[in-house]
Amino acid sequence: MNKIYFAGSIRGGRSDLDLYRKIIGRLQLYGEVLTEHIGDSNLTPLGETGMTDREIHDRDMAWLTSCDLIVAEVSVPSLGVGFEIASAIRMEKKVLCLYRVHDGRRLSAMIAGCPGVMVREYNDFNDVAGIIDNFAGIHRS
Ligand code: 6IA
Repeated sequence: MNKIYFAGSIRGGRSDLDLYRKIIGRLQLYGEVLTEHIGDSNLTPLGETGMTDREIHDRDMAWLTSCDLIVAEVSVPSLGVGFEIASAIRMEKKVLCLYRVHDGRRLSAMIAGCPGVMVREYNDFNDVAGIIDNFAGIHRS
């Protein structure tokens, strides 16, 4: 069974939280999502987890190393998500980036133009579900 690392904004802003939760639900049809907490409404930018930043970094990097697939929701810009995507590319992992078209804004060229990732734009959850089914279907294990 695939281990899937879902990346989504935390300190970058939590406005897409409901969407993250739905995406995680869809991904769980295809494997174990290591980062289910990204969809947790108790995880707020100012909240406390009882872990230091160093512990969070080290745990997440260990999960990233152990996973098979990375799916990043990149509509809300997040330094942490960008860092995770770059790290995953260096590890030669399979990376899918999902970008919700909104407010005429465009995705960073460093993600949109990166040959090491699959970038897919979408309008609503129906679109995103199809994109996930396709990506996870290709990499089923
Ligand atoms: O820069 P950001 O905070 O938006 O980065 C979000 C990304 O970094 C996510 O994809 C996570 O995998 C990872 N990350 C950042 N912070 C945490 C965290 N707690 N717990 C787990 N993963 C994290 C932060 C403490 C919280 C109470 C603010």
